[in-house]
Amino acid sequence: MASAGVLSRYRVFLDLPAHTQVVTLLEGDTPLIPVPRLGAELGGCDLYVKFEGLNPTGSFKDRGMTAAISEAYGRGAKAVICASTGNTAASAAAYAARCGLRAIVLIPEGKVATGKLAGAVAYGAEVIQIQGSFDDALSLVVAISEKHPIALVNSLNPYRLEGQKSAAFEICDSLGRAPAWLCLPVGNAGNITAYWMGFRQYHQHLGTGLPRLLGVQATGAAPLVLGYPVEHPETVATAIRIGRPARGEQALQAAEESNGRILAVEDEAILSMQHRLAQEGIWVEPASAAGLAGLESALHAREIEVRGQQVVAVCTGHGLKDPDSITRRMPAPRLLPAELAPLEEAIIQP
Ligand code: AN7
Repeated sequence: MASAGVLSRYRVFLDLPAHTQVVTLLEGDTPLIPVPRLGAELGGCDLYVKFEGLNPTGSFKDRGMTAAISEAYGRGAKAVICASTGNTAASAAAYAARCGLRAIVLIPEGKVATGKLAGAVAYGAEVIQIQGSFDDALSLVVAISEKHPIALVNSLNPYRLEGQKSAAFEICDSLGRAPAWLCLPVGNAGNITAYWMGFRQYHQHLGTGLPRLLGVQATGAAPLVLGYPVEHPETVATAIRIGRPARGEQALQAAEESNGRILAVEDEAILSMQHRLAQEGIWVEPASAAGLAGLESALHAREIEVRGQQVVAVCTGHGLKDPDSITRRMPAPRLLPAELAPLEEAIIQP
């Protein structure tokens, strides 16, 4: 059943209405990649990356989107709408396309990574840029979906969380139990909320244990660490450039109940962790490196101890989503004439 998509695979654990008609791109079943070298550097833990960038549209959003779109389609909706920092937009566009729904996506002007915008356009969404932040765009889509028959597919939609719980189930299925720690980036806070729901549910049914949650924001967009909304969030990790998380309260509660925490890391730490993951052969978009950057920061401050323990880092989106985050920091590759001598001189050490 591994290739059936998350709704079929975990249907008994997902609270979805009877009218749901499965719309899937065979999302989920992403690899849990051991990264022993990096684990040794990070407190000597037994480290794994859950590489969610390998979902059909390149991010974890597909898990929740298959659920939200399947419900909307099954009840006869004709159009869906979301606000997005990019990945939700691309995912909504793809799943809507799959079943012939109209998809409208609102994005913050100029702040969406190339691969995400291109995806949303490629899948045929109606893309609208808003002169404002993600938070402004979210307020608008909530208002319009209350006024018109357009289904909201942001993670305020409860079915999004139902689908996203599947990642917690997969991790327990792979490891045979929950890890000691789960680290992940936090933006609008739907994902950390869904993981906690999923781990708790699996534990209730199968006794798989509970992880401690380490949710990580960027310092320029850290409302859950500051304790108040951020009016003008800024971070290189544009995916989590969010100042008023819709599920902020639930995220704080999840961190507390799990005896975990939510912290913030600088952009430089995020980019440096992105680079270290790439050295393990795993290229993720900047936001996706935040979880491990947070782990490193907590270890450095001696706030946690993970030696010999299983730690799973959720890498939420693929590096290809945001190629500019690499190329704008790198010199262009050197250019040589098509001749042997200069090539030898360039690459062969004496
Ligand atoms: C790669 O696409 O909010 O805390 O509109 O794209 O559940 O919001 C994306 C969020 C982490 C944060 N990593 O997840 C959107 C959007 C990546 C993301 C997050 C996002 P949440």
